[in-house]
Amino acid sequence: MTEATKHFIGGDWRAGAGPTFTVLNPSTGAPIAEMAIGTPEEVDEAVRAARAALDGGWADSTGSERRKLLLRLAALVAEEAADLGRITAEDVGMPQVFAFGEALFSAEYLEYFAGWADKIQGDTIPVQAPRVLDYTLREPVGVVAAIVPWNAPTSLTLWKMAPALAAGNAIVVKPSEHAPLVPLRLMDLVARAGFPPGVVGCVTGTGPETGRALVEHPGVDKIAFTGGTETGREVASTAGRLLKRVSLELGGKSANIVFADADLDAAASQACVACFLGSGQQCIAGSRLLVEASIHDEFCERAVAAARGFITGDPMDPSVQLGPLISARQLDRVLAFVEEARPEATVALGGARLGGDLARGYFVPPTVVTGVRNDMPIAREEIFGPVLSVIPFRDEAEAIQIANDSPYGLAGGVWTNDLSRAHAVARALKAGTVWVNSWLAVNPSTPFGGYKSSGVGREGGREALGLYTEVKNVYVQMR
Ligand code: TXE
Repeated sequence: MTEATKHFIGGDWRAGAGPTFTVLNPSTGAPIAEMAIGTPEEVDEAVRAARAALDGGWADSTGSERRKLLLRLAALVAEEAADLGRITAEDVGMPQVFAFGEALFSAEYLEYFAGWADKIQGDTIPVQAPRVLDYTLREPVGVVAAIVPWNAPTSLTLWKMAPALAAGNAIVVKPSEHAPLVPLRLMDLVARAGFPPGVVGCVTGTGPETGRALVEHPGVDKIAFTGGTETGREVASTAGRLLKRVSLELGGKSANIVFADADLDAAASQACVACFLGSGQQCIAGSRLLVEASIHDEFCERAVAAARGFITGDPMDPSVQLGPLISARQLDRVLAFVEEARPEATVALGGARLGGDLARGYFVPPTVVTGVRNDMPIAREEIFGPVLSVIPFRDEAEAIQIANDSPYGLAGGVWTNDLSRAHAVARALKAGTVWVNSWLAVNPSTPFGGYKSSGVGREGGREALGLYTEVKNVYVQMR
């Protein structure tokens, strides 16, 4: 076993003083790294280094300085995309080709926010008083704590870093204990890009030890969290108690609605991509497939045929589309949902762990469950696995009612060729993103986030800048 990973604090790599956590390759169950579990003292050092960087000049940096740094980082991320892809495949089990694409997409995200860095501005506001100049300033919030999950570590780390840095904040990243290697690799690139020491830091560790210490640290002004809804609740309540700014990107149970008039071939194949990409381990998975009753049986056959075409296996193999689940715990959890549904529903495809060459990893193939009712646990809980639940509906009103009958509201999809219906359903869905005749299209320039238990705030686009800036109103009485 190699030496333990280090923290990135104040621009330096530091060996951890605390215990370690063994990171496993989910394809084989073999250890790949010993990750340092950051102590409260190390968290404190990273937050202090971030504050010192702000006070030492970063808070006064110009937009064009930040733009150039972000563009340099974007170029490095694109240059190192193959390496980031390889690390993601090993650490997370995401197929290498997709992880490579994720890194390139993340570079574009950095470029987009680099473009904002010198365009963040306030307003001049007319007020009802003579000889007054009133204007607003948009100032950085201060020190941001970024708590990131494992499922897409390159993008989910950079989705927080890019707008936070564009707006002039300093940031301390706490990667997931299941996948710390990509965020650590990103810190190498941060150093190479030339960010001043302390502006970006990274303390690895587990949630209860390191994550909690970071969230509770009095020097942290804003928390940006992506993860499970239960953890999100705890983070939000800490933020509420300490009155820190907080944004949360949490789970989902998104409904993909297919009407009889849709392009059924496209809908069937995209419904599978929507649910199975990342082995279903994505917050925006279209895990509930709502199908109009008149085409239900035929459409299920098409969806099963499309799902059968996905190749599950070694994420290093370029032909593979589904890698393993992240851990033995997730594997057990995912399969338990399928077992629980069996007496009432039909497992039309998949539903069991893969053996043979893949027996050492946590592999589950595309699984399609038909005859699901929306009140069954398989339709209500975020499974975070490649499990597509098919639910029939009679008409538009019932489709909307079923789609919205969920504690979550991250995304939704509508498949139809009727323009009026597409817009009407898009408007009726209680979800932060609605795709019409598509799924998974996420752009740096568009807002992303959830209604209800799917989160608070919008990452992406101009909206994200609001998460990382304070607005100051200045009222000047002229003589
Ligand atoms: O998430 P956690 P886990 C969902 C998905 C999955 C479930 C559990 O349903 O099955 O969450 O996954 C840190 N204070 N999503 O256990 O625990 C933790 O170290 C501060 C949806 O991986 O939420 C990690 O860095 N931080 C999701 C991050 O929070 C704490 C992506 C997420 O871990 C903490 C991942 C604490 N008390 C899972 N406890 C999405 N929205 O895309 C944990 N952490």
